[in-house]
Amino acid sequence: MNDNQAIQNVFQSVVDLDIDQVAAQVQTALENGFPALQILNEGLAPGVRMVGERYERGEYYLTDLVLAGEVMKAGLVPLEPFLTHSDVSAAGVVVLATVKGDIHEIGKNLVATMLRSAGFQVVDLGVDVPAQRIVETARQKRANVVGLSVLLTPMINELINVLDGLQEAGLRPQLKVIIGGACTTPELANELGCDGHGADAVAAIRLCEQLLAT
Ligand code: B1M
Repeated sequence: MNDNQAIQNVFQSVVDLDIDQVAAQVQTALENGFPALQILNEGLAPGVRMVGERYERGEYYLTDLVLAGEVMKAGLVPLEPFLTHSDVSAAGVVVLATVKGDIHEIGKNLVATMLRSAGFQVVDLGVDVPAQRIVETARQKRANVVGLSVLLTPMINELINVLDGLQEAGLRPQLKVIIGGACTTPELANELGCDGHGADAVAAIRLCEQLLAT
């Protein structure tokens, strides 16, 4: 097999929405010695992004987008045991949610898995979570970090609702807020007064470690 052929096959099985093949292609890539993160970052993730682009261009339908989510989940199954992070130093409590109005869960779930493997206690509230529930949970669980995932541009306002809620509850000074997801940027995090932005799951873990070390 060519150097990158196994990864290319993973990418292609996502783009082709081949739910029967994707796990087997991931398994083959693992057996060929590719690290789990490389299979994720160079195979699965670009594949699902490509599906998003095709949907945007009208080449794929909404049903294809739904299937892409399932293909991605199927591809992650053989990877998950390997998605670990060895440095278990700065553990704390992270309350994680996809904001209200947004049901995208795959990226958030990945961040949760990797945070747990890095020794953090993760309270994952799921998707479409109202600001008030996030604030209340952060208070109850004495969160060190609130992590918010958002992929839909119209839902960016929900980040502001959570930040305002934390401020009103008097919690903002004692915890960090980080954001991530396809429609977020470091500039947005800065503009909203968040403590950081994670471009991917590994960056999110590094960020939490750095923020809690300071
Ligand atoms: Co949706 N969707 N979707 N979708 N979907 C996007 C986001 C979109 C960019 C596709 C497109 O048009 N190109 C577009 C948003 C446009 C925008 O507003 N900017 C879009 C749209 C429009 C929609 C609907 C409105 C479509 C419709 O109904 N007409 C609808 C909205 C539903 C809703 O939420 N209310 C919708 C629905 C869906 C499905 C349900 C069908 C499905 C989700 C299935 C599921 O999650 N169970 C879906 C999918 C699969 C996608 C794409 C194709 C892939 C998302 C994904 O899983 N990526 C997506 C295209 C894209 O993102 N370019 C798209 C893989 C995942 C590993 O990456 O989530 O980015 P990601 O997470 C990364 C990083 O971002 C980061 O780490 C992760 C791992 O590396 N990260 C964090 C994420 N959260 C983090 C939090 C952190 C730190 C890092 O700290 C807290």
